[in-house]
Amino acid sequence: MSREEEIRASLFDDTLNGRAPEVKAATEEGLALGMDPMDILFKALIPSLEEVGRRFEKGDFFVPEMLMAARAMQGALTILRPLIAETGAQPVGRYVIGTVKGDIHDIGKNLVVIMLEGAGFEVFDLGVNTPPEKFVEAVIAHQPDVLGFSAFLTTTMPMFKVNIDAITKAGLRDKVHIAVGGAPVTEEYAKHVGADSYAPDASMATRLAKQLVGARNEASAGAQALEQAVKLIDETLKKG
Ligand code: B1M
Repeated sequence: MSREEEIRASLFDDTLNGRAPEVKAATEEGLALGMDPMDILFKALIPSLEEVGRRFEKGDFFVPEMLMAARAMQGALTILRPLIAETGAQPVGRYVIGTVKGDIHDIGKNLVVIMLEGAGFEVFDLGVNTPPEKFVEAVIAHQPDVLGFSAFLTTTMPMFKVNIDAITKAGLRDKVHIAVGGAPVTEEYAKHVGADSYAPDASMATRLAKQLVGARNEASAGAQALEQAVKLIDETLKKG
């Protein structure tokens, strides 16, 4: 086994067992050896949390174990975050995101934030357990291109509809694209509650946001060109 494989294996094991100092040390060693931060994330840390979920479902793990694993993962994320989100680019767009009311899961949402920042978005993260009125306030204050809701429990998914209704009631529905996601969410459910898009993971959420903003920028460049052409024709006609 190479040292990199050993590090991946111990990251998996130590996250599973909630050993935060060891996870931090292995993350630092992996990076020092030149391992890719995305590799550490997707080949060790996330699979480990998936295993935590499986054990919880079987009744082998309880909330304290889940919490310790999450803390260990978050320690590693703190180290990885600046490396993944490194970008000197001008903001490509604005994105407001939060975990819905009643739900305190945030690792998945934080990953979406990290990847959006990495793609050049200015992100306003409202955190967890976010009530509908906070989303409304944030849309008014930041005028984002995209408003994203994360839900990780089947019991909190219905908050998507409550949030969308609040945005509609505030007269903001046609001003913002609404994206939803989270482990139990499906494309079908997103459509059912009236969201504009759904993504199964952070990279797809980022790709969709980039496509949306790119299309808007193209449309507004097109509109500007058209306006200029009309002006030119007007001036030419006036000149006779
Ligand atoms: Co909880 N938990 N948890 N939990 N937890 C799950 C989600 C669960 C699936 C475990 C299980 O039974 N297998 C289960 C939910 C079952 C269900 O409803 N379907 C569950 C439960 C039941 C609970 C409690 C109710 C337990 C209890 O108290 N009896 C409780 C609820 C508390 C609450 O919120 N009110 C609870 C509590 C907790 C902890 C606090 C202990 C801790 C969270 C710590 C934290 O987040 N800071 C915790 C954890 C760690 C988990 C598991 C093990 C891991 C979650 C995670 O971080 N996954 C989870 C089991 C599992 O997922 N396998 C579980 C890794 C993460 C990278 O993936 O979150 O899917 P994910 O994020 C993805 C995508 O969803 C997507 O991109 C992310 C990155 O690729 N995505 C978006 C996310 N947001 C998006 C937004 C988008 C687009 C994509 O557009 C806007």
